[in-house]
Amino acid sequence: MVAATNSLSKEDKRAKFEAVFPILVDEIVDYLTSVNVPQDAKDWFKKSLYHNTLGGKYNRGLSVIDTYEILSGKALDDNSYFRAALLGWCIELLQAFFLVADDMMDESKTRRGQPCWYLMPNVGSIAINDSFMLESAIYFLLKKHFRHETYYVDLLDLFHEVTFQTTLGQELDLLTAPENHVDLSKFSQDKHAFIVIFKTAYYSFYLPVALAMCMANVATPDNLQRASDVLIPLGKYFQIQDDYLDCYGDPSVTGKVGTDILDNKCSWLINVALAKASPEQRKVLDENYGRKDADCEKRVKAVFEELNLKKAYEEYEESEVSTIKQRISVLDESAGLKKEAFTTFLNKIYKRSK
Ligand code: DMA
Ligand code: MG
Ligand code: MG
Ligand code: MG
Repeated sequence: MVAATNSLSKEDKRAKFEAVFPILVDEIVDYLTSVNVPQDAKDWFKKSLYHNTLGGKYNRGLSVIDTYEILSGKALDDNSYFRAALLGWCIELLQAFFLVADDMMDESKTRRGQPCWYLMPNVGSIAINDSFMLESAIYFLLKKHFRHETYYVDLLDLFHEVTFQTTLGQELDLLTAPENHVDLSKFSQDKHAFIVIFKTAYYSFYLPVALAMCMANVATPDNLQRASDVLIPLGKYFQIQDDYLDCYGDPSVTGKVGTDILDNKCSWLINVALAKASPEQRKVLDENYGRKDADCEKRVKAVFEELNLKKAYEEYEESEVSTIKQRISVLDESAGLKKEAFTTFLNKIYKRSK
């Protein structure tokens, strides 16, 4: 009798998942050896894989395993665990690929408590190619382990589709935040909703559950739609937490220093501030938002404080979470979905501080 992965402590789950990663890196390196890739290139890729893929929360990767186990209705044997974990690592690699590029575009300095990859010694713009290579690792692993499955093409489709959606979200995120032209009238809640759903919700929330559904053989179009109806709002809530933590999070906990105000980002906080600001406060925001200057950033934060955005966020969180719980409670389980999979995912992020 195998113990259910879901019965392990949070730390043990994480350690068990992390133990799979070196096996996957070795498979990639062995392949590179077989095609005569020089040692220095292999060492570089290995370093990038470890630096960029490890050290996060693994919410996305672990959710593939949790969801698959819940959908299967029984404890996973070692082989099933390994395959679910492998798909989980593929999402973590996708995330690594996006983050290496995101940190360059956002001019961030730290990630997971370390310097961003492009700021590491001798890396610089090589990071652009490294991000592509992290993406390539996904398709190498999928082919090696899932090529013979009937749902192989569905896995490929899912990864390709969410990559397109994420890059569209990133595109709008960047176009809405021009470096030398601040125009807060271009921001809106609708634009914000589009950005966060595309840049975050699809790959972080829909993808892990959809992959587990493929493995569990319940990924019908109806079930995928039902899952999406819960997971997209959940992903939107997650990115709004990220926007909040950009300003109010503790960098020693989040592992990153926020840049949204400096970068002129169309974040949740500025949109709420614009809706609440008096003409005087609006003037301060217009003159100080997106200026790449620490004093300007302080003035914006002072207006946020006056407008009590922390409280606005807490109210938003409570109301959004009760809407999501309501959606989960009416989910149709008759065709193989399980409410528990969604509740588990929600509980992982509720009131998070990192
Ligand atoms: C990140 O949005 C989205 C993707 C696709 C990486 P962000 O720039 O707010 O993320 P972070 O706060 O982690 O830099
Ligand atoms: Mg960023
Ligand atoms: Mg960004
Ligand atoms: Mg952010």
